[in-house]
Amino acid sequence: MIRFLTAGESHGKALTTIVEGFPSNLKITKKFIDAQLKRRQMGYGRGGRMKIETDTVEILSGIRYGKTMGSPISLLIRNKDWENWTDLMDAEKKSKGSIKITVPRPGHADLTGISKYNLFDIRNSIERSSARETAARVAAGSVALRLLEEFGIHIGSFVESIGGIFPTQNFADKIYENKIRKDFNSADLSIKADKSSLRVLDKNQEEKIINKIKFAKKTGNTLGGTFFVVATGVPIGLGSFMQYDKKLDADIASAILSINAVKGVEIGQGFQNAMEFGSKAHDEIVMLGKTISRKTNRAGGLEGSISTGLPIVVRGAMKPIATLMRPIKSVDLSKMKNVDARRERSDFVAVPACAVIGETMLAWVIASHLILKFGGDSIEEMKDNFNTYNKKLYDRIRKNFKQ
Ligand code: EPS
Repeated sequence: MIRFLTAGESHGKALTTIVEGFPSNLKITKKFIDAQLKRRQMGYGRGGRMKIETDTVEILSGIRYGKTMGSPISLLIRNKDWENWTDLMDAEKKSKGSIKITVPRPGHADLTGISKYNLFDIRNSIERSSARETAARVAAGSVALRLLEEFGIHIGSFVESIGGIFPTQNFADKIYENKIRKDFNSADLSIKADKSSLRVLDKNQEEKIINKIKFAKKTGNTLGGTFFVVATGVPIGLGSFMQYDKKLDADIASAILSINAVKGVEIGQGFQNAMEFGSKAHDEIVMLGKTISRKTNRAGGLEGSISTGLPIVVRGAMKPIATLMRPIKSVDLSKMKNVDARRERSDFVAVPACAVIGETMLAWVIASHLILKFGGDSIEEMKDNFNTYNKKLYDRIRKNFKQ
């Protein structure tokens, strides 16, 4: 199994991640990881911090001459803002000017964090709960993205809505109705989305959303939204129904929900299907040349928690950013009195970044199931296993069911 851990505080020296379990000989470059990190920083509505940071990775181990060695890969991303926080975030001594934060922001991890960990300053809760940590996740997920590319599996994402403003036509409907080109590559979705400052696919919608974000900024408010992450080229047979903890859909939902501020997740037309008759919810099985496919893809590429070979479609919902410049009510813990919540520099909207993080989380889960099924200590061995399985799949079905 592959695994990764991240470490680092938002205003500490750096973020790090250790990625383990990938096969040897996978080609990967700093340039590839940096490109993903840059995409995570994009998006209209981010706060002042993104003007300070230009995230780039330092490869500390696990990669030699552009290829993995099978050893743990450690990656480092320095926080440029650290220079402004050396005293406040010192590992040993409390600085003289250090001010204790005593007012928790509703919707942030401030109050739950200090309660659970018995912290003396809300700052200690803020630092690790900050979505800054997702930069390290994107670096780790880039290794998974690279692995998937070797197997013709691609991941793309786009923002569906911000502040309740939806496109007139949703591209996901085309995928559900299976009205996309057979050779559709979901990475193309990201190429298109990356051209928009909000990562939306509809120009009219972009303008409307920008106006709403401007209004939110002016009135000291924030916004959330919904996004799609899509994987194409996934082979039939990843995941399992044999145990609750082997299910691919459950792993995907967990990975998407682990992204900061994500509060909802849907696979395929999950919620819509709950309102339909069965005949309108399920995907008819049809012959497609010599192979078997589905007429539609309302299930979003998963049946029985196993991939069907059709695009995997995941939708996530991100709540509005919790730091408000015109704050709602909270309690000052030093006086135990009602006050306005604390203001501090923050983003107004981060849904575009959230969708990019969603890509790397989905990539991670699919890579993990791919390695589980096709194993192999080197990329060559893994490809042999993958190719044999795919080549023989239909022959085996035919042979097993021949009367
Ligand atoms: C965040 C608050 C802001 C965001 C940050 C997440 O940071 P700061 O407190 O330094 O202004 O910009 O996101 C990032 C730094 C990032 O890289 O995504 C929060 O409280 O979660």
